[in-house]
Amino acid sequence: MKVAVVMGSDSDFPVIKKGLKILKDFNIEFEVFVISAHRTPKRAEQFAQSAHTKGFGVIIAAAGKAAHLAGVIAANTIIPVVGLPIKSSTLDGLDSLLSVVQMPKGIPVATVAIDGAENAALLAVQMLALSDKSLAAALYNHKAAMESEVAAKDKLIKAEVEKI
Ligand code: RP5
Repeated sequence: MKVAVVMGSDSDFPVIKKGLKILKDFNIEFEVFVISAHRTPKRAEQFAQSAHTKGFGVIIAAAGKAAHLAGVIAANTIIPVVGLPIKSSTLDGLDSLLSVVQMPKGIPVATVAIDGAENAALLAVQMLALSDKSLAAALYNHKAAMESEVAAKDKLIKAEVEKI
């Protein structure tokens, strides 16, 4: 199954890119779209309504300010939507975070941190891994690699502390 990565504006792309790298690392097929809930409302609705039949298993929806892209998409599909709030405003992304995470009941959006593109991608991979054993194995490897990385940092810091 593919992942759809939707962003409200091309100005969101520098953040989105970090998540795309993760999807690539896990060999996940993905498609990227610029769709705005307020500038292209009909396109947003049509995209979300057709996403299921187009083979998408998860949608990552990223937008800044109070654009509500993730909520609009989630309202029009049964595919799980991961909302990615973008820090693009004078409110440092808090406006976006609240508009994504505070969805009223009935239309869930799984929300990650402000600019948390890597976690949005990992969450999407985890969802797909529920029905894909090789992807699940790749996630276990990813966790093990992180563990080794932290262990190496622990060692390095201990060596630094010795020098004080
Ligand atoms: C949101 O408004 C977009 O997701 C973007 O984060 C923000 C600003 O968009 P631009 O004015 O840069 O196109 O809809």
